[in-house]
Amino acid sequence: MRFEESFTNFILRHQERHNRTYHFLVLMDALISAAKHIQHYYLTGALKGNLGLAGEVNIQGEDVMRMDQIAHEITIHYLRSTGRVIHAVSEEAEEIIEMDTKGGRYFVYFDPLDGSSNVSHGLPVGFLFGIAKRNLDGPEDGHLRAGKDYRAAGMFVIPTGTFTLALLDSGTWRFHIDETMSFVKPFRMMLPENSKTWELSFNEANRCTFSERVQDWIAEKERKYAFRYLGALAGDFHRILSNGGMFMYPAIVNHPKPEKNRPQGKLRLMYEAAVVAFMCREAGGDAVDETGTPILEIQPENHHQRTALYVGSKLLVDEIAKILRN
Ligand code: FDP
Repeated sequence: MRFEESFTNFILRHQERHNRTYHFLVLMDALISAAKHIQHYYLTGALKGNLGLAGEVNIQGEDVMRMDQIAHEITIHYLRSTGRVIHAVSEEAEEIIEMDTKGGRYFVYFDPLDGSSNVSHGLPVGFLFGIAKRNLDGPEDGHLRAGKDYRAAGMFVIPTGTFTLALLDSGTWRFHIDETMSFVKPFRMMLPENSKTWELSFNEANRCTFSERVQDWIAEKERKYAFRYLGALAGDFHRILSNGGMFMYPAIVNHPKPEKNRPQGKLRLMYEAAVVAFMCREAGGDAVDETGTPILEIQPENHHQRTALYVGSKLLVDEIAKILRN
């Protein structure tokens, strides 16, 4: 029989190799438990009528909680129970969530259920997270960290059973769930250099609302690459990590209804864009915003800040960054 290396073993080896404590292992264990719990809920949700919108009543006559609220509560429960988290930032909570402000070591920024348009179909959604570490030696240095200060970032694609984790200066690794619901078989991801498999991923329906220069760039590329779009960042970025190319959610600046413009972008910086940018950098890629600024360099001013995003193979990101900077 063949047994694959487990995620726990992988992290344990990583911590030992770098002479680190086990605190990070405890935190990762909580995130894995949360993801499995959400995955279970999601898989059985359609059957139980739990994938509806808040305000609906399920077939048992109970009030349906929105799946993203459930995912949020599950994650908060597991994070709090570690005693290792100072503050958490969740897409589902307006305010910063205080946890163990004395003993906690980590800041965790997360979106427990990203890709909401897929939920009512039971199609793939994401659970994305970034982790920064408290300043243990000096005065507290706040929870608004730029992506370059993250120690790790990862995403679960639910309910496909895949998990990708990037560790600072140690690569981006993909795991798969096995028969025992353990994540196993670490595989190091590097964006392919050969452009044969590269893809472009963006919402085509928005195309004519992008800036002219972005539209021109797309027009120049469209015969060269396949287009793929699932509508859930984690799923779309998962493909880019494997196949190469670029995912983008550009600023909306030419909408026929100007009130629908989003010059600041749509995606959230701390728990979406910086998370995939971090994973992408560890896999040899890059990410920039609408001004061509590296996503990982952006210092957030508030925890729900939005940004435009171009993330993927370095060659394409460099190309678009040059255009955006001019
Ligand atoms: P959603 O709004 O459906 O939750 O986080 C936002 C996000 O999903 C991303 O996962 C996804 O890439 C994008 O927005 C989809 O937006 P559009 O429906 O505008 O394409």
